[in-house]
Amino acid sequence: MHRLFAEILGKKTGLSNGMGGSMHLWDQPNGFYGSVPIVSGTVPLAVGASLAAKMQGTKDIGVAYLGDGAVEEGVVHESLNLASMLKAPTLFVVENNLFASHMHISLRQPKAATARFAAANDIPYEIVDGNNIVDVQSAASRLIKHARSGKGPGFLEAVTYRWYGHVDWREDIDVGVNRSEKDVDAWRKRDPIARLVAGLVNEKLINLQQLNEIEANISNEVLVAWAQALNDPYPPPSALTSVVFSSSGIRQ
Ligand SMILES: Cc1ncc(C[n+]2csc(CCOP(=O)(O)OP(=O)(O)O)c2C)c(N)n1
Ligand SMILES: [Mg+2]
Repeated sequence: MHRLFAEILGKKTGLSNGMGGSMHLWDQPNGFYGSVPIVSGTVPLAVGASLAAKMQGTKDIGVAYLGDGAVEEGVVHESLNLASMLKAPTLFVVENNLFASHMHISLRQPKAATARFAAANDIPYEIVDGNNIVDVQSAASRLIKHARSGKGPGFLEAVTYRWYGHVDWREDIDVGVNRSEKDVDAWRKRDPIARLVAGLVNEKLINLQQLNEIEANISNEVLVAWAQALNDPYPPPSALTSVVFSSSGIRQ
């Protein structure tokens, strides 16, 4: 977490020595092949990573997280097709929150469900309540098992809702048309974390004191990592040529 924060702040200790920033997060040693600002750009990377795992005979799979808007990019359809044909162990996870930037899915698509593109590529899929953590977990387990057994990719559509604007944390801007307070309130009641907590407490799997302790520990961990990253140094100007460009490359 410390190296992640440091990267976002452009610090020398960041995951990419502060050269990637918030738009190019990467942690390949921990299996994270990167997030990029180009919507859908990482989907073929997940197919490539899963194909590599298959060729190397490991039990690894590639997981691509994408939105309902990303599904409207051509590369996603090429990725679904390729993963299906090559039986690559890829799990495509679509967080269908019904909005892409400012537009509701009903203004963009003839049908709301994105899983129809999995069906078109003969990829097994599940559509779940994305605000129910247990449902998401069990569907993911089934699809991961399928991918690991060598049968090819899976597709998980988690239906959810975007509470906030596209570029801001406020609710009242930038979220598009046809969005009523009533809709937002109804979705807020389905907060996945609150529902999980209520379920765990009801089932007596955890009590409130234990819950508070977990929350306090995590908050502390976050604050310590953030404070450490804030205090870290920026890279020197010379890092612009030694980190971004190879020292043995044309530029030398
Ligand atoms: C290739 C590309 N086109 C357009 C954009 C601008 N853009 C950024 S986010 C976004 C909408 C993404 O919607 P979705 O995939 O549903 O993600 P959400 O924000 O809802 O999770 C768009 C169009 C972009 N970053 N990249
Ligand atoms: Mg979306």
